[in-house]
Amino acid sequence: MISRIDMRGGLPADLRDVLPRAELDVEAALEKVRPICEDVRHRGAVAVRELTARFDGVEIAATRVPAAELERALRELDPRVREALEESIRRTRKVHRDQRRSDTTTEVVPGGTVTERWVPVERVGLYVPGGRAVYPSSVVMNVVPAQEAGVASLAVTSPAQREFGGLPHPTILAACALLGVEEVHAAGGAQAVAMFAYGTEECERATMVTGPGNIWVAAAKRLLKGRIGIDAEAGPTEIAILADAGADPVHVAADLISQAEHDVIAAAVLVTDSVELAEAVERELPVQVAATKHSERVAEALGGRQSGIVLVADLEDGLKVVDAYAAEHLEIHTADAAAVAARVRNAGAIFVGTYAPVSLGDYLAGSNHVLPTGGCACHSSGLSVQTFLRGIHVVDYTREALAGAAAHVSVLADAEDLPAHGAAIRARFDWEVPS
Ligand code: HSO
Ligand code: ZN
Repeated sequence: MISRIDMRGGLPADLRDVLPRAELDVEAALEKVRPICEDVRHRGAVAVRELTARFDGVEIAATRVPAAELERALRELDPRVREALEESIRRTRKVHRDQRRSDTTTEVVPGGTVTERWVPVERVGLYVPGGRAVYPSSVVMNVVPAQEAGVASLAVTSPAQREFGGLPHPTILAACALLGVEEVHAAGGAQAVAMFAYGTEECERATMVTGPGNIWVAAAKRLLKGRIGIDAEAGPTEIAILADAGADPVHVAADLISQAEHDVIAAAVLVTDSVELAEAVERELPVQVAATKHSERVAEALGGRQSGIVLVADLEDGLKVVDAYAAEHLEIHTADAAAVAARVRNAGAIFVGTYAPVSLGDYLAGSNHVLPTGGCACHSSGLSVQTFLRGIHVVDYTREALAGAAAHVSVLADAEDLPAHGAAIRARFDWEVPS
């Protein structure tokens, strides 16, 4: 059901390359999405509607969802789902609100200050997947940090669904309504990203587009990045678990399955120094997989090349493996889990100990679940308030403070053969270098 990679003899030099990893060939999708994006660029809303008919199989009169439909979706939302979403919003908002940035002013010299001023991006387009993956939770995870960052204009887009008359899934609409999002569009795939990047008659151009999506969304983000800001190209979900002999194989198996449930190409990796635990998990997995609703999908994900159990000599090597893997989600099931977690350098999010499974983080921990995948956690963070802010350095110097820097600026400018730089300073002091 799940393969084993034995590294007890020592870690290979090319550790990163030999670890199981989901493949997502975004490069190959680029050529397919290019004409789609061009079409939206030149023909705007008409193109988005035609592409929606072609790819989503439904004719829509407009991408913009009427306010009455948002209200209706909220009215018709299962009250239990509503209550759970409200609690998810509360907790997520609490965490993200606390993580807002405050400006920092540094007095470099008397009369010379540099302030880092945090300014939200102007308008954000949030992509929420549709189709098989209907995730109102992702609406929360995208919208809350943008709102808490102070983004003034927010639009959500999600694919038009034929079975809902060309609207996005009603739970997505209801989640938008709960969050106070008024602008929602029925558009998906590359055309939705292009809609935000170029703007259409129905949707004003956005400064940034964020949110997970399929390979077409990822390819469009790569193609249009620069014209529009992006968060990350989301790949398939990943879970890695670092566990020792004391871990409970039932919990470990359940958590691996929980993320394998997302997709046949989702990755589930257990890293352990205990053969006994590995064997117990190997025995437990088929039992739980047989009992789970999406057993075929889960079995394919667990059996795929992207998943596996990595046996290591000790926890030190285990830490090296999880750092090299840089998982989207990393669970620590070891003795003194908090201390082990504190030593991890690379992960999208870390879940400490028995009572912090990834599925808590997916919905209700307060943390964000839009996280870097594909090893990108070694250089990128998940979605947060910070994603939607830019830190602008504001430089404010008095005449005296500038005078104190003038000689050094001149010398450095001359050293770079850029004498006009020095001159710009001297112009303020009757063309002399003040001393
Ligand atoms: N684990 C997914 C997020 C999610 N799970 C949404 C359930 N719904 C990627 O982080
Ligand atoms: Zn999940």
